[in-house]
Amino acid sequence: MDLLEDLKWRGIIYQQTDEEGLKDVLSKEKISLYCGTDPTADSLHIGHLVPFLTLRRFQQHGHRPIVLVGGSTGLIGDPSGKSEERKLQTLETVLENAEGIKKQLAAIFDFDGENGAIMVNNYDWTSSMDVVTFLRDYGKHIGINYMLAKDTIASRLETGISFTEFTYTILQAMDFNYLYDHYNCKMQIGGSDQWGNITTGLELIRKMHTEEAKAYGLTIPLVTKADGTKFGKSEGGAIWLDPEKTTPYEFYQFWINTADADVVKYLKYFTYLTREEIEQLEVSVNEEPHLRKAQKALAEEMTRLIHGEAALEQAINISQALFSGNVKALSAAEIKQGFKDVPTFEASGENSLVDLLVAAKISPSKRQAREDITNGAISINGDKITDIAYVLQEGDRIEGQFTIIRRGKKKYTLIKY
Ligand code: 383
Repeated sequence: MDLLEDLKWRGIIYQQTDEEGLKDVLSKEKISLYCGTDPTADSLHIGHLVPFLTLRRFQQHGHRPIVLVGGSTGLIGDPSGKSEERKLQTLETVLENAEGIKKQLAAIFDFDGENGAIMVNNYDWTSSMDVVTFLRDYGKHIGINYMLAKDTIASRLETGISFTEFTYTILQAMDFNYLYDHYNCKMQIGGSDQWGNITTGLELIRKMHTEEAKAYGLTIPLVTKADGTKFGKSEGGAIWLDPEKTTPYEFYQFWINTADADVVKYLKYFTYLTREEIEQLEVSVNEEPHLRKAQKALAEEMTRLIHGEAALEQAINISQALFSGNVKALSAAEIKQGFKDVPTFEASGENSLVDLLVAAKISPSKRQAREDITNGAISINGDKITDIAYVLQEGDRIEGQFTIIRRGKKKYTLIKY
């Protein structure tokens, strides 16, 4: 299917600066286009994904993606969508964050071949620019009235905005102009919050070249949830791409838990499954929702894409073991992930089960502990133990490190040695 048709069908296009013009260019040539992100944290989260996955869709159709990490812009702070002035970050933090984010983005793109991706950092061309050049060569082209009319700036006039953040949009515009000159970059894409910055870039390109200079902007809708709550958050906060912050198992679980009302939309936004495949899954959501085929496909595609095949297999293993209670099948590494949020108790040596249940606060007293055991409420690594004299042995430690105790149906405690 034609790229623009596919993006439309997926619901990925929110606003375009010149729909007909872009259609025409894409029908004739392969272009270079870019999307940027500021290194405000040491990891991207899933709220960043759709624009970059869309950039990759362009690459799959032969266009060249330019991935920009905003070393300079990260030092300033984009006011778009923010109701308050941001706290400045140190150069050290921003450059360190940029390194982490570069790695995450690099994993999404193909850097080889004719239309291999290019990674750039705007720190390289703006950090050494002197203030006179900035004001004369760039500032002169952008009218204050033009800037004040931007939503992102207008909305801050009452609560206040520093000159620093006010000027942000010019810095981003300079990037577009720089990439236009140096990489023949004809288009910028971003989330709907970036419309103002993208159009300032087009304004600057026209002013610095001729009115005929052709460049395009496209924005992507904000991902929403049918129940009105914010997308991309779990109880523990954002869903990060960094496996240290959000384990692949948690990541997998996040997608598996997508509501029926949202799952088809997310398959279209986030996955590279074809229209036919997604339409089949849509039928399944309507006719056999209990099978959760669409959620499984979404969780598998996303976990494989971000964390790779091995991590996906682990995530599925952990999910199945926790569902069936057969935790013996898990490796120590899988236990670490799957039991990250359950109460943990550090033990050593050999312990009688009764003592351990009390010490780890699984049962409130020895009397209750004995009762729990005789009632069949206690299991060790998935096996029910009914002997009140049971003493835990080496053999009860998975890879010498962990014992999993369960009380009742779901209450897990992890014993660590
Ligand atoms: C900086 C310099 C450029 C082009 C873009 C930028 C970053 C941009 C920005 N983007 C957001 C961010 O960094 O602030 N000014 O967190 C987010 N993006 C993408 C997308 C999104 C936006 O990284 O809507 C969500 O992820 O555009 O909020 O020359």
